[in-house]
Amino acid sequence: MTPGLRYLPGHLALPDQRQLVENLRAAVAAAPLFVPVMPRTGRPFSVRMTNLGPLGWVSDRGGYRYQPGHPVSGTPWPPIPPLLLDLWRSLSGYPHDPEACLVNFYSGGAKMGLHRDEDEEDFSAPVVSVSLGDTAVFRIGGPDRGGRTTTIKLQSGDVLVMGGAARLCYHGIDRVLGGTSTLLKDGGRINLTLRRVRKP
Ligand code: MD3
Ligand code: FE
Repeated sequence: MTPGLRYLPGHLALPDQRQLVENLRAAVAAAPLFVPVMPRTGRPFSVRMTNLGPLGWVSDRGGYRYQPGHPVSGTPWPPIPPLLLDLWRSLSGYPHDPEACLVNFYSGGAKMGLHRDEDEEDFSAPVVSVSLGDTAVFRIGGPDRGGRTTTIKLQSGDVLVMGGAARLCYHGIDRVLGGTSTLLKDGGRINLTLRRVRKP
């Protein structure tokens, strides 16, 4: 397996998953899901997104970047809930709190192509990810595009910590398996990624 990847199946108990969904419902009311588009082409992502924390990741025709407010309303992103800060403090091994929590919402046939997370200034911090709702087929490769890849089925409550060499590996979501979880009333999947953006 990839050095620096920690896969923690079922790390988050059901009551904590439910708590997070409740936190996210309130957050999405304040900072609605938006549809990012690809730089230059303007092709829409199939995943809808929002963010929590001082900075949020956005993508538009101008490029990928982190910014302090919502791309439509300009409103500051809602705070990162305490449960997620506790999770980061217990798993990241990094002495500063995350600055961004990207919220990805997958419904219908949404997927995410292979990519690297490289818009951050500080790669010494890991990315911590939480999966909620329907199971996803997650693919991870190495540091170069076109290398061999492996897949992991990510279920609700699974946590991934991507540190060390894994931090800059290619990864993506091939598909989401509908009807595999009852956590979200209308189905679908939420992925949360906690990130450090700037050097402390
Ligand atoms: C491996 N999200 O938001 S989470 C993303 O399930 C992203 O929505 C996927 O890729 C999702 O950028 C995958 C697991 C994950 C997150 C960050 C990583 C894997 C990673 C960063 C580096 C390497
Ligand atoms: Fe990613």
